[in-house]
Amino acid sequence: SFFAGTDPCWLTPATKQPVLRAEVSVDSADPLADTVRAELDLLRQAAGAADAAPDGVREILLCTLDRLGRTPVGRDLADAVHAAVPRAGLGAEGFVVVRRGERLVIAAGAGRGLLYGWYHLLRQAAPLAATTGADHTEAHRPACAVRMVNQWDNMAVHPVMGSVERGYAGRSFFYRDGRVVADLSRVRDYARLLASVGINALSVNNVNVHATETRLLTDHLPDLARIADVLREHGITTYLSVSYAAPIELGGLDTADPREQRVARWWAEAVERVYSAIPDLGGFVVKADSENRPGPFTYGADHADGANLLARALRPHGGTVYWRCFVYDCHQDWRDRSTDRARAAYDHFVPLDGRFDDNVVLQVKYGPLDFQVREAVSPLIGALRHTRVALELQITQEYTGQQRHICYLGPLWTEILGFDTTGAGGPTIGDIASGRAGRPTGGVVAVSNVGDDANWTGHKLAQANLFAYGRLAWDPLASPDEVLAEWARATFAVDAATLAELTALMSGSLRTYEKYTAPLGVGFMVTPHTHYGPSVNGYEYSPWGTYHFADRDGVGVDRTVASGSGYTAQYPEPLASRYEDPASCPDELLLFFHHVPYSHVLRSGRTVIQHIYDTHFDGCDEVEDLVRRWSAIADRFDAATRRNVDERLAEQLRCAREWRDQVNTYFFRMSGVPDAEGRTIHR
Ligand code: GCW
Repeated sequence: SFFAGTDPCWLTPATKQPVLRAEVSVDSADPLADTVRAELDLLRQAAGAADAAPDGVREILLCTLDRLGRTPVGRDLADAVHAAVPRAGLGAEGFVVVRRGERLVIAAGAGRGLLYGWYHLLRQAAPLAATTGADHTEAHRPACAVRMVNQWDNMAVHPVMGSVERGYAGRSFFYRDGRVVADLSRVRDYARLLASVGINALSVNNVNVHATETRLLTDHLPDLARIADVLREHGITTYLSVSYAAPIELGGLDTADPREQRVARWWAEAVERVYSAIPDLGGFVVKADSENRPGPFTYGADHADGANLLARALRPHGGTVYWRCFVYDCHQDWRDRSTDRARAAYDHFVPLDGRFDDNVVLQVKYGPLDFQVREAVSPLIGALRHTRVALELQITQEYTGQQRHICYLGPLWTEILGFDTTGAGGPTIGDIASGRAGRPTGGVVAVSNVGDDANWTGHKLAQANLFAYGRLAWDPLASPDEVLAEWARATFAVDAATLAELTALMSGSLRTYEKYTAPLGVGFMVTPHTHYGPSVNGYEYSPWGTYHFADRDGVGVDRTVASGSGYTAQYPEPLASRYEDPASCPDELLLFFHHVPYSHVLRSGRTVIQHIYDTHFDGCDEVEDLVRRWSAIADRFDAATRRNVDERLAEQLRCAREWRDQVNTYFFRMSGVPDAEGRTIHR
């Protein structure tokens, strides 16, 4: 069947009619052309007979450029294709689209480009192929060379974190009972979804590598190779998360000291074995010295020593190590005001800049804390000049409603990618990730949001986040609203007005979520461990370095040089001064950078306390509005979507009210300041 019993998401045949009405042919010797042919067959079978074509494209040719001359497209079209190829070429992943009347050609330099051209055609089926078209030419090349997704799937169900760490869509479909599943058809369907939005790399297990997963390097290697075979067919390179202590856990060594010859030898041999099973493995992802994972610190070595150890084992095979910078003290004493978790990644890694081998990529979370709906953009990404960097995003909605709340993340990622790291004309984070900044780069990485739920993501509308990640990694300058519209059009066979209403209600959902949760960038205030729902003081006296410091007079974290942790100095000027001074600090980050009295007047003209009340009432009202607007269009969607969104929206509303009331009551009790508008705040 088309998708083995699961939701085909935006690949649904229902919206692909304009393509299926045409005569489609594929001409290329690249192995990925077979994938395109197979996809075409599957789609045709699933869609049944195409409805009659009143107008639109009648002939579609997908080919690699080397075949163009030998394919009967006509001289005019062949010339137009060549003319459309940008001067820099198409690379391995780019493609051009040329339409002349009823004929459409998609031509690529190589197999991946062909595959991406095919999926571009499917995503854009209606605008590209449906109408009596004017002549039309497009050229596409991905901005970022590596567009990776990280699975946080465990092979063996973890007693606390379950089957997928921070997974909100069911269990892992890669692993069951401590093994790779025998039937990989679901993995294949996932690979199709990933490829269809341009993802070209996947790490297949949780960065927290526990005992069973450590054995992916040994006992489970043949199974890992089976996964890699499936991914390869869809242009996706396999990466593996490994434990830094593998030489001890697997090799019987009594040390993992990066400076010891026998440790290096152990890794060289382990890597050799892996590459004999998977010759095109991308490499490793490593979480070391982070949240109790082993790492080089144990041996008095640093992270350049640790990362280079693995990089040197991978080098002869062309592999890369993605080394995560999420390194901080998670055993902090809340009484200790001299330690600031936000400083940690920069303090650890900037002094090492220049010491990493060129097959090391430092993988840096977008914020210095942890995937909050609002935090400053990490200063580490801009500060590393001589090291390859990858931006790390989180598609899974750990802190953004856990796929029970509608929270379209496109606008957040656009803001991050567009962030000017110098505050003085760039480069932006997107420039760095794409290599446009002229610095060595490792691309973009994001944590997956899928599981074995029938609709993949738990919340049907959370599919948009997986889609948007792929599209923004391909083109960081794309508009998140246009990406959302593209997703909706490809996903739902409904009329244009319904699509417009759906995307309108999703497009601002991130800011709605921000309003009813932790205020002004202060972060967290979530239920410990689960990270779902409000608990204002849940992390206040914890060892995790996540505090808001509210007292009767004020709230916020003083990260200034003048009186706080000095974090602001990690930014270059003029950013450092902008953040240092509460008068110039952006409102939405005020409590991230400053501890201020409740009476402090924001740039908006409102006091901090009134802002807290207003946003919490507004945020909740906006959720009520979402419920109303959705119910007005719900009956135009299929039953499964309707039931799913109805049920999740009810929970979102319940939870938003809880957030509103707990946050408002907390700050009212702390400050004693009443709401200027006299709305209900429980005492
Ligand atoms: O956000 C935190 C999560 C952990 C996760 C960690 C990380 C994989 O709460 O569950 O562990 O980040 O990114 O390593």
